[in-house]
Amino acid sequence: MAKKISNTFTNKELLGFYEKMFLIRKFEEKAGQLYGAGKIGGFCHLYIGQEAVVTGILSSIQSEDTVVTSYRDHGHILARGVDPKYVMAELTGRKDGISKGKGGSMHMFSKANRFYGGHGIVGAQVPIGVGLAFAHKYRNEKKISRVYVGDGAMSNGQVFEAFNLASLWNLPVLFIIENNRYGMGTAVNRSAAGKDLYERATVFGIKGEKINGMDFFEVSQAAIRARDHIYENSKPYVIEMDTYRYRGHSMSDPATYRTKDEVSEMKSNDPLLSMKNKLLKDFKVKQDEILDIETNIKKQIKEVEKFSLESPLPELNELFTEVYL
Ligand SMILES: Cc1ncc(C[n+]2csc(CCOP(=O)(O)OP(=O)(O)O)c2C)c(N)n1
Ligand SMILES: [Mg+2]
Repeated sequence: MAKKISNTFTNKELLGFYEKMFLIRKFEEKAGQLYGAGKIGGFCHLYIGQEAVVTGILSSIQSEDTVVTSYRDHGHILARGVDPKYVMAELTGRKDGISKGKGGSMHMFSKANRFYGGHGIVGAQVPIGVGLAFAHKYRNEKKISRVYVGDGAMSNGQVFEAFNLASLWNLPVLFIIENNRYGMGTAVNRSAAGKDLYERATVFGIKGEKINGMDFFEVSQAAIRARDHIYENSKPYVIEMDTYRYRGHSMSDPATYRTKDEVSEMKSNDPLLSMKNKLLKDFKVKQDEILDIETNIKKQIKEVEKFSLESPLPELNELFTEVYL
């Protein structure tokens, strides 16, 4: 049975998760602005709309657990607790960036925070995440590897090879399918046969489910169910998140392949708004407490912007470090 979320978290903890969602949203809006102003170069994939997924999963994570995802990674590294100023400085290509300004939007990384990227090759993070799970098991660690994968990547062959090994070797891994309904401009029903994407993992004997990924509470409950299943059975688990990205695939995508009505219908289920409403109504949180959080984050984002524009460019000799020559 699913644990009741109200019994699991205090109001203070729930406000902490709301704060994280709000931080990710405001960070991404600022990144979009800075990109438009020419301050960020290269690719930039925003996470706006999907915040309930990463925050709900976060509610089930221990600090030593490992996480790996694709190039849509800003929200993920923020969720792992990396200071947003180092993430923004990475976007602006500066010395203080979390990858020393050399990785950019797609290659965020923080071993200290157990965040293993940030991967530009579609699907490549899945075998990496299974490798992390193998390491946890081999070393007898009580850790879980969380592996995020997009709906587009779910047709990539190496993903199935990774599912096979994860199940065969009973590895402690949670696969999180972020089905935001599009892989670049292609709707999922135009690229993927069959019914639900998570069934592509269940055929390998991995237990799983599909849930509403726009709702923090639903995601959190499923994440806790998954964690308990992995701990109790020493077997992998898969959750498919029904979610949505509000912006185009990347900054150069005007997203003409979908209707305005579809976008506004999805926005009416906004994950931040629905969490805020539930906190006020069901948990009797005070409006002022939420306002305080929002005001502080807005202030923090201004400081983050300043830091990311004032940090120096990397030294020239950085061109030859951390690369295979
Ligand atoms: C192996 C490989 N093939 C193609 C691409 C080009 N590409 C970049 S993103 C993308 C779509 C992936 O969509 P999805 O997995 O749904 O992730 P989302 O962008 O929706 O988060 C493609 C095809 C790539 N980067 N790597
Ligand atoms: Mg997608």
